[in-house]
Amino acid sequence: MNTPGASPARLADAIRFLAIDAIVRAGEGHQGVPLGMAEIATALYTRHLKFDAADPAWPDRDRVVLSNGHGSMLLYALLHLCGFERMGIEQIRTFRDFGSRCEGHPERDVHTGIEVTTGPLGQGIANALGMAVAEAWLGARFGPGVVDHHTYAFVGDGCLQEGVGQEMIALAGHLRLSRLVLLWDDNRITDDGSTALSISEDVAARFRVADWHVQEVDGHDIEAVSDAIAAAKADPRPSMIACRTIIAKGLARLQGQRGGHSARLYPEDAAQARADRGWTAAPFEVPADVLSAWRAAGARHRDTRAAWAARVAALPADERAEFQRLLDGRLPAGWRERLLAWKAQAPGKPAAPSGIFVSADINDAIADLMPERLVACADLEAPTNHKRRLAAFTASDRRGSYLHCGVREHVMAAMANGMAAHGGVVPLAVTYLAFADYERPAMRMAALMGLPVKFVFSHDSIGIGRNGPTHQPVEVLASLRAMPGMLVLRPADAVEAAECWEIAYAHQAGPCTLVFARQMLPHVRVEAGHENLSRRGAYVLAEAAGGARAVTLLATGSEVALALSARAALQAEGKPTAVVSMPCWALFEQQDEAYRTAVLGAPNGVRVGCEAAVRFGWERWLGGRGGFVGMRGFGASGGADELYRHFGITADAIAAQARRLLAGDAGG
Ligand SMILES: Cc1ncc(C[n+]2csc(CCOP(=O)(O)OP(=O)(O)O)c2C)c(N)n1
Repeated sequence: MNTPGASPARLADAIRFLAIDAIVRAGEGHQGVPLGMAEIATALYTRHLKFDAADPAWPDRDRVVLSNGHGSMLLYALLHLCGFERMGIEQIRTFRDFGSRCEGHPERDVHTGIEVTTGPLGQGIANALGMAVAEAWLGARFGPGVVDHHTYAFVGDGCLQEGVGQEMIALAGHLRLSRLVLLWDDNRITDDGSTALSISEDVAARFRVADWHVQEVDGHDIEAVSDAIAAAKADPRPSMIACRTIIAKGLARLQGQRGGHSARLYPEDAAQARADRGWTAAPFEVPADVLSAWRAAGARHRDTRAAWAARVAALPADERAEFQRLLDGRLPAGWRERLLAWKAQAPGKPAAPSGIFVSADINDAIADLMPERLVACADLEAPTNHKRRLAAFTASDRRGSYLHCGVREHVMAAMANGMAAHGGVVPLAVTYLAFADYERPAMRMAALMGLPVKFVFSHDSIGIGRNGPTHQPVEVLASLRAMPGMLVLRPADAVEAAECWEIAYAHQAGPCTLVFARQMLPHVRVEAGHENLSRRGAYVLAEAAGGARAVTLLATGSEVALALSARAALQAEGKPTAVVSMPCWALFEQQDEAYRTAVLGAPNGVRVGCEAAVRFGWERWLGGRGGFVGMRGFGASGGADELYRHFGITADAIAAQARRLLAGDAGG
């Protein structure tokens, strides 16, 4: 491949000039990464990366994460040069235009060749960690003939300055994920200029103390980078290759400087670079010999792929079917029946001591059926209880499916995203709801990318015991409900919990947040039919009796039981009262108006909402004569019953609010 005309240096320059031409045309873009990492990328893609441009979704391909996602032209140029069909030159010519596949921060588009790339710095390397975990688990399950690939991440200074970057370094080193290789673009420039403005430590040393394999090379020396990648693959530890580079190398006016990051480029810059580097091809053109060398790189694993397919075809039929099921993300036969059986027996049993234990019980019931569930938890195994029979995934045993993440919520959520993006596994991330804020950047990326991660939370309100208001997430439900694409589910009891898990496991198009109480959830659904009543987001749990509905009480989770008590009091006074349970607002919003009206009651009817959280967002359900019983500020330290009374979240308060509204007073 390395003919004089298509020397490695010219292959790298092909990346450079596609990037320059696209950025000049668009009038914007981040040239620092594609120009500074052109040699690194050439070494990786032409000599090491296992992929086939003709089949971007080949399950045993190496994964590449562009964690410094602002430099997306690097990836677009690589995909075009290697011959990925969906990355034709017309896409490069429309870089950053609305509707182009090269829109920037390209997120996730496996069929184009984009695994995940992330705009928010630090997310990508944490995703890569999750991908490496998924690979290791699947490799242990199916063997190296079937699952045998690496995860590479392009990384900038920014990713390593973010806190989640450090969480990732610590956990990957601890788990000894030897197939994870970071390629650090060590150019010592960020947006503000020199990294010396804000960082003094020896970054590579942070990797060393976390037991990574660390090498330092000249990032513009293709041979040196290639040798380092080979050494990285051979080492039993995760590897970080610090590639010393010059940002925007090739642009005389900007290289090595602050403006190299993303200062505007002009046609004169492109002309100067062409003259300096002896590049005579017109804009958006790649010399034929260079292009054919790149295309050969894109096709060089075709035989490897065919051999892999033959090995998979030769697997015993049940093994092959199971592998295919996991790749397709299909749930196992019988999973729904298992959940339905669990649901059917739930009302006849005493309520579990805690809402989160109900969730744990449900998951335990399906654990053997769904081995692909990988459960990550941030050091709260006992109070969240989702480990049970699962073995730990460790440095020495990859067959375990419970990940002890340590107190590292952010990386836990971001790695769960990476696991989902890898495919073949179903990730859960478990902690307390107050710490959802530590996970939020990753939860938002899951929603944006449509990744089917299950974010599971305990301690969902003020009812958490006597350790203070910091762990009482009064505003978190509202903030998560505001996130487009996130299904937030808050079940009221064991039956609803089973229904919410049925919804969550069936939901493949994006993430779910499942929120459980720390306190006991009394049974509110005394009969558990086959129908999933939670499926429509809200439903009439108890209809008004003795006449036309006068009052509708709306509640979620632990407050549904209070609404039922309030209903009993109001009914006893001859006020026909319905109780509506609302486990998932987003699903209820998707219902037609007729259903919503039937559930909510007449628009001018009296409604009282109740949730041990702030009112924000409830207006949309309360109508013109609505009231709300909930929190007005942060909580306090105290027992659950004491605090519910202190903050006036009681059946009496709900009934009193309804009476006032019926009498025509202003609502609360
Ligand atoms: C979480 C987050 N904060 C801020 C930004 C905005 N941002 C984009 S690139 C960048 C500088 C990154 O520097 P580096 O990683 O060294 O990239 P390079 O300068 O080498 O292109 C910043 C601050 C971002 N994308 N994500």
